[in-house]
Amino acid sequence: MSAPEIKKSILDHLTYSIGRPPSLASKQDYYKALALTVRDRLQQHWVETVQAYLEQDLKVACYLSAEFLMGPHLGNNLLNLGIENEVRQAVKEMGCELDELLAEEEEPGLGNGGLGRLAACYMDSLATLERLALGYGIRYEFGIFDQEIRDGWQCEITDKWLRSGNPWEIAKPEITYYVNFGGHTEYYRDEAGAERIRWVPDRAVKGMAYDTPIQGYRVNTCNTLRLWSAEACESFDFQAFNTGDYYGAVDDKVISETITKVLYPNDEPEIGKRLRLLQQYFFVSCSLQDMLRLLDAQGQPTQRFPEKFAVQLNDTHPSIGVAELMRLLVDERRLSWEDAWDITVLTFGYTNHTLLPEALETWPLPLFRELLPRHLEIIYEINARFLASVRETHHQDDEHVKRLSLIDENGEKRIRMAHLACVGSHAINGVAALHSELLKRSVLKDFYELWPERFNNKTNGVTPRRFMALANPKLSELITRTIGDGWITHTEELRMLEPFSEDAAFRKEWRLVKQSNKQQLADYILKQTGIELDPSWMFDVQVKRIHEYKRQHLNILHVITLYNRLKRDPKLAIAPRAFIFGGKAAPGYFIAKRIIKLINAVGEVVNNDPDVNKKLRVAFVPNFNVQNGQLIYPAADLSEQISMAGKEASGTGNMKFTLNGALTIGTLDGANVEIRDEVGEENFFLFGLTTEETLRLQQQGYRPYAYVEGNSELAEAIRLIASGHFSHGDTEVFRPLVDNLCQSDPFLVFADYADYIACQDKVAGVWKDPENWTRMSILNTARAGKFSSDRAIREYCDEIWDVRPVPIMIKD
Ligand code: DL6
Repeated sequence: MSAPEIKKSILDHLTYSIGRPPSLASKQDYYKALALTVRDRLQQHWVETVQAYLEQDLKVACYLSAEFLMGPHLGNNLLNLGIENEVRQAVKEMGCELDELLAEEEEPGLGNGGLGRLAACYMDSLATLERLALGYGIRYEFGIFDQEIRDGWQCEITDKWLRSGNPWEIAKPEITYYVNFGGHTEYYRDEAGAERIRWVPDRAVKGMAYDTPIQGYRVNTCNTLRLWSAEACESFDFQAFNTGDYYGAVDDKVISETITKVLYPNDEPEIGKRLRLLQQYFFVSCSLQDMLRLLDAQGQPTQRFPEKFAVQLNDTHPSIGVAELMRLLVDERRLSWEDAWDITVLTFGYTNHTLLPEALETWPLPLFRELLPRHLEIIYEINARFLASVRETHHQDDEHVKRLSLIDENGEKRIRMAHLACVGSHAINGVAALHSELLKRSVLKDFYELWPERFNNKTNGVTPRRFMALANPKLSELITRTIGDGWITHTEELRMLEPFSEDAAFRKEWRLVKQSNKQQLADYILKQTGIELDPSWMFDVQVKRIHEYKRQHLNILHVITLYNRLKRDPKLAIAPRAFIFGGKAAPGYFIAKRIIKLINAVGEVVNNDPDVNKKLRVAFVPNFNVQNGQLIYPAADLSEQISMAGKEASGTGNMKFTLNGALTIGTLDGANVEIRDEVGEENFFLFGLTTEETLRLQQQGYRPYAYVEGNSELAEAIRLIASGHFSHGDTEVFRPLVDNLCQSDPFLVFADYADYIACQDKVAGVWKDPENWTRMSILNTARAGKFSSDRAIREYCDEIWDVRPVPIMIKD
């Protein structure tokens, strides 16, 4: 596409799609016209990709995920199509700046954090690696809330991401499915006289598809992200309408449409989240019905389902799919139980993303029975057969059998969704080497003993297109100028940078790029918060969800420690640092919200104290999301990955920082372990207890206060918080946090404090030698190739899904 062609297409869309003369068009109108221009191009690729599927006997990877945190589409699509320069020129000729139009895009925040962003990275890699794939999820009307910081507190604002429309999606009213709920089941005789069971639901909603094309990088493959939106089956209940109950008539419509209204936070307890179970079943049922329709459209028999579709369960959220596929195959397609079960197990793979017991989903049995009575029966049947085989072939005792059961009978009976996912999948994986090992030793131990061959590891990855090429154009240009551009799709080629770490001229260029990225972030932070940061200082960054296990409070204890040292001796020579935080807390997570308040409260004191503010500053970037993440990762010098060992399944922010040349201070947790292995222990700041040590300490009886008594700097930091020093004399506001730490400290903040501070002192020492720091930074990027989502997706395709590359030819 040349610049004049692009210009013509934008003008056509302004006239014919948007209906505005250029003289009256706003920036938003231009953004939309440009987006539609780009979408047209994607659609050509998309049509050819679908055609290839229809013409050839191909297998498709179906990624079932309740979250897809895609981030803005325009910049990424321009990059992947390779038309950024032409577009820049075309819009300039129309009096617009491309960057202004990029800023018009409302980010679709259809995810909470790592899990949803991983799904988005995987969609990018699947298309880039030319593997046919469908992402299936939910088109939430309101995504993750927007975060504002008021008086240091997080305030949640509704995310109305659809308010100006969404030019990237294509509504497909012809692709709709009915999804039933409630009612009861009954026996009946089929035409052949066989006794069968049927579900007599009492409600139904309609799921309608909205497709977003997902373009691969510089290839013709364009896959589909298919998100389901709930609609009432009929806009009006005509019976109610005819009897004069107009409002009652629209009731059903309103209730039905609430199913896809809002995304739930992932770190609040499940209690009472009836709507969430409805959401899960709704999107999974639509997706499986869709796959069956595609199979039929190709004239393939049902038995071939697992040869045509590999379905990955992204955490337990879609795991009801195991029971739903059984229902579709046995009740609707009349397959025998045994045949249906073989198909089901061959089809599904399950990825676990957490070891936190409170995050492992279970549903109360009565709720399940009320909403999905047929599925409950199916789960009982799966369970009965499974436990019988366990007793028979593995001679397990009753205790063992109870632990394996799909039903938790301790207290109120609950369905264990992780168990359903394990039993119904032929492959079960964790998301980093350590996490996969811990799964086998803890939460899924019994299943591992039963089926060791099903267990495997797939260390997460992130897309180098969005998080390097797009987010860090200056570094990308320097790297490409030095080693060529092969690294964008083959990140192992970044290794070729290693020798340049010894080249002083290259190091200087590397530093200049970092400096310029830091200036850009400093400008953004100034605009958002009024806090001024000096880009020559070390940028020490922790951005991620706010959670006790991630230990943002350990980080702030370090800030307070430095503050105290400087207050004691304002002339103390410490390396100047800007501490940058960002992240959302689940709206109902009391302690996490107080951690945000504490960060801002400490920032207020530090930033305004002339004794310290020439060496220390603290900024909390509001509303951390994909878009501002793209500014933050490239600007970091130090990446804080300080979770308690054994708690972070993998982390993916850690990978984004490393790729962009930040050094990591971290524990041996999640993928940190592998990052350290790759970049070399001499280029990584390690501290803290290992997983085994944390377990031992907790078994021995952990007494957090003993650490306060044994460490005067820690005691002083805690005393200051408790005294109201950071809260205008208010001694109540942080009491719950201080009490929690002093009395129980479930994530061993105090136990790791001394080692963390010692390690931070080491960081400060290394920072004093910029040449060495830069050398280490270059080596971090050079050795981060493993953490590309391309590597991860290749492993999924080759080892679990058996999905092969299919180059797509564009026919004239
Ligand atoms: O695998 C993606 C991501 C990991 O990198 C994080 O370590 C992990 O915490 C996150 N898990 C979840 C689980 N949510 N739930 N339920 O978000 O997955």
